Amino acid sequence: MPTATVAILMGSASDLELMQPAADVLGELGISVEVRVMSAHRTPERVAEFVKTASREGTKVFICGAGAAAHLAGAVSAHTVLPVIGVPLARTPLQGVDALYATVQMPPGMPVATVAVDGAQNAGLLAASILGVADPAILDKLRKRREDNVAKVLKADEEVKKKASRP
Ligand code: RP5
Repeated sequence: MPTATVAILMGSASDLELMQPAADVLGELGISVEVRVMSAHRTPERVAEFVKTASREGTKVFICGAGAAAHLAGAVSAHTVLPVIGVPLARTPLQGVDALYATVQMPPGMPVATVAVDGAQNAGLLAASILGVADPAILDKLRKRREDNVAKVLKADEEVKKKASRP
């Protein structure tokens, strides 16, 4: 299987439902994705090997989702200078605050772009924006999505105005 342009990693298979929107939006944009389960704590060597190999063989962006003590994004960033996007996941009674702090507060020199808790779709869109710097066709697709979203909001406004407004 050729190396995918974007690698989506998660700490556990139980994270897939929350991370699926990242793969879906990249697929809609025609960007290849490889989705894998790798734990920063349980399979650290596997994470290192995968990231080094993928970085060497054509992957351009890494998206890393994890809950709890969510160190996956930082662990990936340790093995590549390619962009790493962290997605904190609400998987414990702390509802993602634990994962947010573990993902966002990286030390100087080791950046991870962190999106919102459970923000997998935005992680996919951010990865597409990064790729779009070198591929204007991707930026065109992203602009079209924004235009479509405007139309959806305008339509919703009309519906709510009609339904809920009172004379
Ligand atoms: C994290 O711990 C995983 O990303 C997951 O969000 C959480 C729970 O992992 P499992 O107990 O489901 O393996 O490492």
